[in-house]
Amino acid sequence: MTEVLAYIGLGSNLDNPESQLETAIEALTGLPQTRLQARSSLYRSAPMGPQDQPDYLNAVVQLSTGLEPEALLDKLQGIEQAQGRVRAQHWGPRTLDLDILLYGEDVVATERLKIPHPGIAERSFVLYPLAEINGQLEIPGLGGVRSLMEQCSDAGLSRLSVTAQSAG
Ligand code: A4P
Ligand code: MG
Repeated sequence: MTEVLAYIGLGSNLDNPESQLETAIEALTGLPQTRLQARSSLYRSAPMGPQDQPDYLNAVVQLSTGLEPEALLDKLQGIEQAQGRVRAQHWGPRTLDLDILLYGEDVVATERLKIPHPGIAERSFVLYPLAEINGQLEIPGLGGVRSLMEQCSDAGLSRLSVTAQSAG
């Protein structure tokens, strides 16, 4: 089986975001044909988009997976559903959002799936945890994660004292 390195962005700002993210990381660990290789710390930030919602907690994990991108998205949406995700408002509050940030070096642009995930370059709550896991990462079409980080404001982003773990 060929495995691909995929990076998943996790976000939550409802119903105890810290435990939502920890529960989701557990669920990702249990996906078929998939191994969790590294996880970032948790990061807190003000909401991007509508401001009348709570602050977000975000994190990133690195998976090695034999699932194809669409199959992986199906599994992520299943985990979102299991954790009570209701799709109400675009960029509105949510118990859990799971985004495929990167899937190997693939570039995907279908109706259902865009990889790299749009907006990576402007989102400190994605770039900082990504770089914490892999500072050498190249984002297809955009460049190195560290140089993107340097061009992106980290105003309002804070790292919680949970330690990142790498598979080593
Ligand atoms: N989709 C396309 N590409 C992908 C991908 N790479 N990964 C499609 C996952 N899904 C992808 O997503 C809508 C559709 O996007 C999916 O059905 C899938 O087919 P959604 O999660 O239902 O809708 P959404 O989350 O409201 O929209 P979107 O565009 O995913 O929002 P974002 O970009 O995820 O932003 N502020 C802070 N501080 N932290 C956050 O995490 N997140 C958002 C949501 C807003 N503000 C935030 C944060
Ligand atoms: Mg999403």
